[in-house]
Amino acid sequence: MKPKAIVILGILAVLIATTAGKALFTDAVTSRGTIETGEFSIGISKDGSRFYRDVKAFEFSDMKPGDEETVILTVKNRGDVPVSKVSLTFHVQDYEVGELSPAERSIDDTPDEGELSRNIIVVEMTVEGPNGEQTVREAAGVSLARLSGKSIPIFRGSLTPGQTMRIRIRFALPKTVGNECQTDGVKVNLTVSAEQ
Ligand SMILES: [Ca+2]
Ligand SMILES: [Ca+2]
Repeated sequence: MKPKAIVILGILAVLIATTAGKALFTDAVTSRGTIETGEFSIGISKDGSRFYRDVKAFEFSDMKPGDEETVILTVKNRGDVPVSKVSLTFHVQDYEVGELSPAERSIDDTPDEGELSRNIIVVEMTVEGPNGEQTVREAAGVSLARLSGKSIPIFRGSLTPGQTMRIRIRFALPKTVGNECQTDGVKVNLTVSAEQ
């Protein structure tokens, strides 16, 4: 049987979690003059050249059992306050692409609900930043469905203004997946949040 097309759409949204730490600002009061707070901002890029708040990160189509795909994203501290913690959250939305395929129909009794996210596995996630390269063990070997909605810590340390970190995520559709995810799609929103 010829495997049918499976589509993965990825849209990346960047959220900036900026809370001015109280301790950092209490001494800044003066009776006269100007007080300026540092800007806290991160940007995201696919190629590491231009940085944005939102990026369409990936779109894989025609994935077949046994296929792997890798996504590389660069996060930059483009404010003027160091970032000490970065985390990442997947938000997945499954769907069936059109009608169920004949092979799928016999085992998939939910024509309006996709099954792809529970079959896609994050094989490996690595982060290359000021601390060198590190593996995010929490995500390794876990399906997108199970990771969805969970905040995964990916960096702790100091990402100083102008510094970047590279996130590499390797996805796989194992050879053992069944026909239930033929012609299925999953929309993946990835949120990267940073803390001061
Ligand atoms: Ca279904
Ligand atoms: Ca299906």
